[in-house]
Amino acid sequence: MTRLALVEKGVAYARRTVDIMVKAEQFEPWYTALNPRAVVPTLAIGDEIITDTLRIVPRIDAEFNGPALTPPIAEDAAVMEATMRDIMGLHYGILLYARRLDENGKSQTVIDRGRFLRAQRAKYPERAEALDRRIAGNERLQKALADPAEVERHVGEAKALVSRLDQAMADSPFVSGESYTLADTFATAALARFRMHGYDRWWQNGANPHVAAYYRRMQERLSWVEAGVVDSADERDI
Ligand SMILES: N[C@@H](CCC(=O)N[C@@H](CS)C(=O)NCC(=O)O)C(=O)O
Repeated sequence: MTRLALVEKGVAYARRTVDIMVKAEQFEPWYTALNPRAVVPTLAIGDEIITDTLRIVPRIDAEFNGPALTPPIAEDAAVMEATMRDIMGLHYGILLYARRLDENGKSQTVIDRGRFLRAQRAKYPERAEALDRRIAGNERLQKALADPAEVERHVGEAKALVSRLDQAMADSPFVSGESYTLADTFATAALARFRMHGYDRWWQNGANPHVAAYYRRMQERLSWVEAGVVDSADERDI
């Protein structure tokens, strides 16, 4: 989302990939000094550090010259913001791991991650704050994955959001109006994520046709390649 906003705005940027899995760099002191919640992304504009995608992308739009990524009409701008909050509110962890449960209905990856986080907690007591939050999140995730109704609720929310996007795109080529906005960076990334997790049947075989056409248009934009949007990967990469 952040990279799409930078590219669509025409802003040159330097990228530093933070390995949040194997090296768990997000918990290292240099990173939590920038991002105390120990999550990606983080954007530096000069000396200023900005965290949280919902705060980052409007700053990109406001700070730099380039095409406006916020609709000029207040009503469309409100739709844009509401859509971004909806997209950010989904539980992508449940969507991912619910597709990869073993015969006992558990995700070995999530269980292993919990062990890894607890080992990190023992090794680096000074990183307790960020790690404790993540361990609690891992436990909530394991509990949610064990509850089919809960999984269904989250998958249903994501599916309903795709239907709402489809309705929005019946009247306009973009999520909120006639031009590309910040909501399109969110929708593109969310749809790419859904596709990666095997939910693209939601817009195949005639379902949600406006989303299907929209997704193809977004794939054809230069920003798809330049921002490095990824919508397929093997299980190990994920
Ligand atoms: N709403 C936050 C979400 C950030 C977030 O949860 N990032 C995930 C990756 S998508 C992360 O860094 N996770 C680190 C971890 O799981 O330890 C934002 O947009 O900045």
